[in-house]
This record gives sequence, structure tokens and C-alpha cells, in this order.
Amino acid sequence: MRMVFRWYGEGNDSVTLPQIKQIPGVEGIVWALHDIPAGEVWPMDRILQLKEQIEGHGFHIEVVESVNVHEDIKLGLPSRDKYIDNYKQTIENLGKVGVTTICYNFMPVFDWVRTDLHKELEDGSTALFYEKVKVDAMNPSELVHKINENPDFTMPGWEPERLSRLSELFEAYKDVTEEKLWDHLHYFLERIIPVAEENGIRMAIHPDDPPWPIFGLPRIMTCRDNFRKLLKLVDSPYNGITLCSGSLGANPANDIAGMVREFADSIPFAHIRNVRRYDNGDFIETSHRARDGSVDICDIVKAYHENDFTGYVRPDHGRHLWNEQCRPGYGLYDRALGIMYLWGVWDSLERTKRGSVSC
Ligand code: DNO
Repeated sequence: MRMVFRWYGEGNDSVTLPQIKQIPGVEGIVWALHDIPAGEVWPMDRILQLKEQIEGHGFHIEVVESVNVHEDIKLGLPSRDKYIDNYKQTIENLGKVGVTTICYNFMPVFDWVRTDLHKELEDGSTALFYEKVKVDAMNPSELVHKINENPDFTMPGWEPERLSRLSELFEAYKDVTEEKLWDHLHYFLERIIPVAEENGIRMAIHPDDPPWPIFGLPRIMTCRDNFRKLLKLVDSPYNGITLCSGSLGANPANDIAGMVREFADSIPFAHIRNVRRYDNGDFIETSHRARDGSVDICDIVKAYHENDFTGYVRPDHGRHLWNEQCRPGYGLYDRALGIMYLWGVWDSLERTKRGSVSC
């Protein structure tokens, strides 16, 4: 398990590289050029700039999260070829600087969705919360109306330029069934995986969060069967998964440790975090500790350990602790605590395996 930490870049993140340096065992920074719109090529000079900055603090830049996929590719529009060519060029550029893993997602329009970014937990900390009835009640036109009424209405993962095109996008997705979305993913992967392969980069798709359709839009990266299907679309070690225990954990039917055991060789990158599910379909993010949420983080780490996992791992969304002002879910403290929990489980498994006192 190779520990990495997501960082949004200078001026864009409350956490600093020197702070990350003091978290035990973090070897690399998970990064992206967040200001480059989906569909555009990541310029080499910008990549090199960030490389120098991150490496200057003793971290590697092997993991990128994410290179976002243009909506026209997900929609299967004729213009997709142009954006796929740009995507290939970005893969090549990233290959030149030693990137080995690219995380991406194939969620129509929205990335992760929550209804409350600062819901208070019983210990006084706050965390991201999803209230199912609220999202279920929001149909596309209501959503568009809400955004038109309040142009500042936004959520993390909702890129402003996508929001301004929201009604147009809902209209465009009207006829995109799950089956069509699969076809569009297939088309994309058939073209980019050979390029990833040539450049030594493993593509790792992120599950949909939450792992079910929202606002009438299809979502397909949701469960074990669908990951099986994904891996068959293009049979290559470069076609892989970012297994996110928190995203998949929102659905009680997902046996995440089982997925780790089945897909271990196809998981270059793991996101490990916990969520607490409620019977009505709501969920809240908790500390990483197994007993604080509904996801058995210990068993998940055990499953990676059994498979001698040498891929990258990052803690994922954390709670906001001790009045920390940070990007929702991306503070320093709870993610650092999460890392120590993951190392604790991992090191004790190592010790048991080796039967020695040293980890
Ligand atoms: C949330 C993240 C996601 C992820 C993208 C990958 O915190 O896990 O936003 O970065 O879905 O493309």
C-alpha cells in the first residue's frame, strides 16, 4: 500500500505541502490542473511547473485525479473525437513526467452530490451528508429553476461552466439510457487505453457517488457486476478501477471487501473512507474507523493486504474537525487521522503475517 494525499494546489487548498510532509508515510501527491476545462489538453509547461513544486517537497506526482471527461464523450456526440484526441494528448504529456495512474469518472453532468456540506455529527464535528428524499424530489427542471433563481447555488464537483449549461445538458441526456452510456464508455476506452498502455499509465475509473441514478441521469459505475462489465470492455491491465469504499459504501448491497478480493489486480488506486448509512437511504461521512460507520474498513484493508496490494491508497473525505476552515471533505486533520488508522490496521496485519515484532 503506497500512501498518497490529494492536494488542490497553492491558493486552492487550505492544506500546505509542508503540512502533508508531516503525515507519516505519505509518499506522493494526488494532483490535477483543476482550472483546465474538461476536453482541453493539459499544457506541458503547467504540468512541469507543478511537478517541480511537488517534487521540491519530496513527493512524487505519479497519481493524477482527475482528468475529467468532456460531456460530449459521455453523450456520444460526433464532436467527441476531437475531445478524445485531446485526452490522448494529455495522457502522453502526463506519461512524459512519470505519471503512472489517472483517475477519472464517467458520471453524466455531476460528480459527487451531497445535500449538506456541514452536517453536525454527535461529537460536534461536521461532515458531508446526503439526504435521499431531498435529491429524489429534485427533478431536472426544478434544479435548473433553483440555479437560475440563485446563480451562486453550487456544490463541490459542480463546475460552474457545466452549471451554466445545465438545462441544455439535461435535454442532451434525455435519450441517453444506461445502455447508451455503456456504449459511449466503450468507444472512449477503446481509443484511450492503447495510448495509456504506450505511455505506461493505468486508467482507473472512479465509482459514481452516490452509486445510483440521480436527477433522472443514468449512472453505471455502481456495483460489482458493472465493474466486471467495465473490465471486459477493454481487456487490459491499463483499464482499471479507483475503488472508492465511501462512494460504493452508500449502497448496503455493495460488498466492498469482496470487490477488492475479486478485482485486486485491476485496482491501481484505492480511496478508503467510511460512511454511516441510515435505513431511509441517507448517509453521512464519518471518521475512517470501522465502528464509526457502516463500512468495514478493517476488512477492506485486510482484503488489500491479503492481495499484497502495492497500488496507491489515499484517505478520502474527512470530517471537519477543531473548527478547521477547508474545502468540504478535504481538511488536514481527519484525513491525517484516517491515514494513521489505515497504517495501524496495515502494520498489524504485516506483523501477524511475518510473525515478527517489526512492521
Ligand atoms: C471526491 C472524489 C471525486 C473524484 C472524481 C474522480 O472527493 O473522490 O470527485 O475525484 O470522481 O474523477
